[in-house]
Amino acid sequence: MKFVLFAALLFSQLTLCAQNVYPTHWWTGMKNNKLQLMIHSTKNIAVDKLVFSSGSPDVKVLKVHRLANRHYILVDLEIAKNAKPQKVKFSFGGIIRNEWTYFDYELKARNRENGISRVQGVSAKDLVYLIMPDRFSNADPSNDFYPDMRDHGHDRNNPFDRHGGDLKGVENKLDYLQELGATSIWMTPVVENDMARTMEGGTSRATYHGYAFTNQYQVDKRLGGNSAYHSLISAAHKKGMKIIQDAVYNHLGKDHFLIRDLPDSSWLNRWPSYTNTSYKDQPLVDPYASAIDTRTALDGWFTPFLADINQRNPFVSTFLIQYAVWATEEFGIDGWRVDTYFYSDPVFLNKVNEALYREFPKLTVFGEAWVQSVTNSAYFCENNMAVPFKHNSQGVTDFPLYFAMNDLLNQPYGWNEGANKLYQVLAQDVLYKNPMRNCIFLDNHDLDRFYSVIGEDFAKYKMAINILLTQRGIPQLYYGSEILMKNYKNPSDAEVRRDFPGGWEGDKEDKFTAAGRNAQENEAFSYVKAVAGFRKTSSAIGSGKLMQYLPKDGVYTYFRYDATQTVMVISHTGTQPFKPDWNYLAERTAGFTKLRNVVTGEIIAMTSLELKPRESFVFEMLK
Ligand SMILES: [Ca+2]
Ligand SMILES: [Ca+2]
Repeated sequence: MKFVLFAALLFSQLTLCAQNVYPTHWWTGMKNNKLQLMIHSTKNIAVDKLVFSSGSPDVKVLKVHRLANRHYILVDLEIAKNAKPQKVKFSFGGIIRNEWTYFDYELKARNRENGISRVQGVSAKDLVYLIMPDRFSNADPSNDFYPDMRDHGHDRNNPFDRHGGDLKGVENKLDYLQELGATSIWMTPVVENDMARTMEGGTSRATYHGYAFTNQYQVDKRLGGNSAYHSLISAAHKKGMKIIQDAVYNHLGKDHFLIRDLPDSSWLNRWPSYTNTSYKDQPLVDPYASAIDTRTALDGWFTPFLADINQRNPFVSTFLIQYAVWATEEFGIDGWRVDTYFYSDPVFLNKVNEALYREFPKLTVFGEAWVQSVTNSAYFCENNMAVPFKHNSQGVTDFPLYFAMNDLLNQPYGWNEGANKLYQVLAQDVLYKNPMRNCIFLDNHDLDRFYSVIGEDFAKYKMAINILLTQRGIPQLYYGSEILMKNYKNPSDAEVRRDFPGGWEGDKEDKFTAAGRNAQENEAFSYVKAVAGFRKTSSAIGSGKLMQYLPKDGVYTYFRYDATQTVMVISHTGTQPFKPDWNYLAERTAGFTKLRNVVTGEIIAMTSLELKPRESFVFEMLK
């Protein structure tokens, strides 16, 4: 056979472009030494007796799978445990027609810095800054559009067009983010979205948000491509900052190569006629749910232009899992935020997380679980509940806490309302295995900006920042919150995704600089910076315990504490001046006499503390 192959190679007509092989490359020394290559060709691949050979003794071909669509083959490989980095020459063809194709496949040396300067994981010690890269800063106008991509739109005056922001723009602002106190960056997806424009809500729109993948192995050229992503991550890591990538497993953009040239019909979740997901998480947890409600939630499509993929198909599952492992190893990212978490097949989700944890023990994974109750939120991550299916995501984006923080800020105080809502939601943390791993937030790219929601009330702004940056979990601040960016999702979510002023050359205002911000914006920036700066060095907040007291007269008090530090956070949502009852708080305050305001540095006697309505403070307790 080898001789036949060799002879054939002399006359071989074809070579295969590397971009048609997925994953595009791999590594030696992975804990899982199995790999399934996908080869995608524009023509049928050897329809007669197919032979696939490896030119390396270190790489064994276990099995070749042919799919209904003959443009694809999938090849199961086993890489020897002691394999050296190398370029493996693979060849395949049909022995009857004697047509052979060969290609080089690179096995690189695995990065050995796992968990030290890359793939470090993100924790409650971090402050995550959420960026939509198209809307943050445009460092390279030459990449704003490409004539060879399906959508050429690039108009900053159109809220649904691409605006030209890019990864170099983010990299250029790392010092700004570090000054603010951010230690970690989560960007909405950076993966290629080579999508034709969609008609959403009756308007022609670009997928500038990034959630419609067309090729996982390519960072969008308009963001700067893979090289800009490498550069940003390397620069961030050098500054001790971390990167969280946004994963989308539930769906693919309708212009993804796998959708345009479907491997076979079982790769999609199909319905007799178009069926949208119900967007309801309840049936997935509900012991009384009907099968049709469960299936509609899981297998219904998120939108007509986002194809819901069948992760129960093992080839689909492997394609997605290998991509997740590839991106983590390739870029050295520190965590994954997983979009539309509960819409994906739960068995698949656990498999992809297991594969990631196995290769990258320090990696962080939290899923987007946009749910209404703590029970359902806890269901979609590691939990203490006796339920028939146990998810293994470390945490979730904590929506019940988001709703409750908003209730504290906006509802009049009542038996079950306002501050009591936040108390009650946290009192249910017994359901989570580790609530410190939840990502907590006041808003994000899918929500009304919180400064608008609190009525642009600056006292409430301080209260909101105090709670966000000291509560349990991994806090996430949405870009622009520090300069009081506002808006509701009306008429569309593009209103909460406006450009950061100063991110574009020629912008009238540059709010990345103190000189470009007005007095109140500077006060907001300084406030976030002060609390974030304190939390960076605070062991009580980063890894300590939480004790909360039942709200009283609209005043909500909690403590973060460990053996060396006690931090008191007190917020007044009531109507009358309030003096804390220090005897009542004695469990956490006995032995202390003074309070240091972490923002102003001012030290006062505990007994002199009196709060006016809408005041909120973070104090370090002093003896
Ligand atoms: Ca650009
Ligand atoms: Ca789905």
